[in-house]
Amino acid sequence: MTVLLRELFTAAEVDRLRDVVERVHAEVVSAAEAGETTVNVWPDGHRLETVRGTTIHWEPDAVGKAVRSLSPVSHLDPLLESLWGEPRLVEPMSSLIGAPAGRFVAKLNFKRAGVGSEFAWHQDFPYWYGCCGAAAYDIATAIVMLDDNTVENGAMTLIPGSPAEGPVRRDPLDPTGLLVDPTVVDESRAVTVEAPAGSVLMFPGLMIHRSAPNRTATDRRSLLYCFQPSGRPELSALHYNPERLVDLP
Ligand SMILES: O=C(O)CCC(=O)C(=O)O
Repeated sequence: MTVLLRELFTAAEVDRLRDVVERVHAEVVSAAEAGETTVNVWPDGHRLETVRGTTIHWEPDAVGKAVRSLSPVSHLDPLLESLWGEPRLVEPMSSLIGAPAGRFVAKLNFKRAGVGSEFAWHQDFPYWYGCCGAAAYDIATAIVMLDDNTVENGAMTLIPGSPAEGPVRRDPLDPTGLLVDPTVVDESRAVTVEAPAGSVLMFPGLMIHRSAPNRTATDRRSLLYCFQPSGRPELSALHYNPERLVDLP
């Protein structure tokens, strides 16, 4: 259920991807600064701003402005768009989801040097369930690491085997209603996935995972391609309905 493909992309490919994501970042931030946005504040106080068809999730506690994620992102550059057809991603993801893999959403996550914050324990599943109901069971993510991932810069930490346990209880204290109740996480099972740039980590939406803040002096950037059985509506065509979450633990 978890696949780690070390250095799936070459150093030259990773260099190109880094250039692309930094250009996309700069264009989106300058469009946001020019005021082309719609702002939306989440129940946890995080500020989301939509511009050029992507939603900027700002780092909540950074001094000055820092982007935490852009979603969706692949429409902003042809190279990012081309990864949807990349056999090195599509073939293992088709095996993982058990059907020909098609697009759901691509995201770009930044953990900038010193300011990249933690992602608390969560499953991706509840948010997707709020968007597409039971179809969310079939969605999985491929994380393309654009920098070396280390414990110090907030490499992903997973609970292997957790997808088999299904949706787990969510944290009653979390205002978004999306985070896992930390008291149900058996941290003695946790594995932190350190891997060099160009590696790809794949796991299903029911995987319990977190990542720590980036405490180093260099950035840690990732592209996340979320696949589903092809032919289904993409996330951008769906609406998040938090009322659906009452079906879940
Ligand atoms: O990029 C990370 O460190 C965490 C990503 C994640 O968990 C998510 O986007 O759901």
